[in-house]
Amino acid sequence: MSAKSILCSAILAAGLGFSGTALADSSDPIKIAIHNWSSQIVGAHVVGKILNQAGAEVEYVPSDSQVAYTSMCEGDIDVVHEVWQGSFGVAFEKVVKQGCVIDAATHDAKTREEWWYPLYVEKLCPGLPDWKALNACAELFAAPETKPKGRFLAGPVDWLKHDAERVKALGMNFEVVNAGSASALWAELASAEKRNAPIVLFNWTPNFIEAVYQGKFVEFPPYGKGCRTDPSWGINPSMTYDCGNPKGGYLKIGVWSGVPKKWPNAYKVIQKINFTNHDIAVMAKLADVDGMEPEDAADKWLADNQAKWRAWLSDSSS
Ligand code: TMO
Repeated sequence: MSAKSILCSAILAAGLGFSGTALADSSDPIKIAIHNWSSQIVGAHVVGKILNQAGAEVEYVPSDSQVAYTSMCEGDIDVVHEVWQGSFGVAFEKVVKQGCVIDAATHDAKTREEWWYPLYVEKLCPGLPDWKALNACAELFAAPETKPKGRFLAGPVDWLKHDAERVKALGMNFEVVNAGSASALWAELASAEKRNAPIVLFNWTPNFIEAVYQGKFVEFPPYGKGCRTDPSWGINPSMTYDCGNPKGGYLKIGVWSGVPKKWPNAYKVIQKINFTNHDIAVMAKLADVDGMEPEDAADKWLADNQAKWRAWLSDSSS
């Protein structure tokens, strides 16, 4: 830590202790989860650096993005700052209900995670983005290992999208193939686009993709509350997952239930952290398009957004 940032932290810590009755934060590091997609990795460092400015020590803990929620209950992770409703809503809401995780904040960002195709695919498969049209063209997307079924290139397994269940519930002629990493998804997309080859793959928004490629999400039967839990819900009366993922899904911050007592001042800051769609897309772009290392990308975002995050550090609106 530089002398300047120590001074800064001291001033901020003094400012946060302003009320006189405020309790001091524990000097233990706050453990921030690191997952396997770029906006999250950059953002974790942004959150960590903001908490450093508030006088906290932090530690970055690489974590499977599903296991993270039980890890919070077991005291191994304190903060998950990108809780996507589509991928993690079920795991997150379960531990919130159990009482070991707090739904600490909701970002302004609205999210969508769904099957997606580059725009030129519409010429090859008329009727898109409707899922029935996609299904009618399934063989167009076949790979040697899925033929005659189409291949849906899904994300890494820990994003747990229940795509195989959906394929079954909707009676689709597709096979789900999981990519090993986010960068494997983007490499396949780049290669397909060069050849104008048919491809349908997992994508999400906000992401850097929208700044680089034109494309659309597939429109499945709309998501509804009972879709994932109640077989009788939806167009298939005996199966769950007969719907798409939520549109306009939430992006939340979850913390271990002990955080407010252990780090009361840092917790106040965490509750104010609020990323927009643009913020998340920029964090992804700094890493995926500009090729910056996560820490450097975080420094760049912080330098470009001072007014925004400095307001989160002030005690005025708590
Ligand atoms: C959780 N993710 C943003 C990769 O869909």
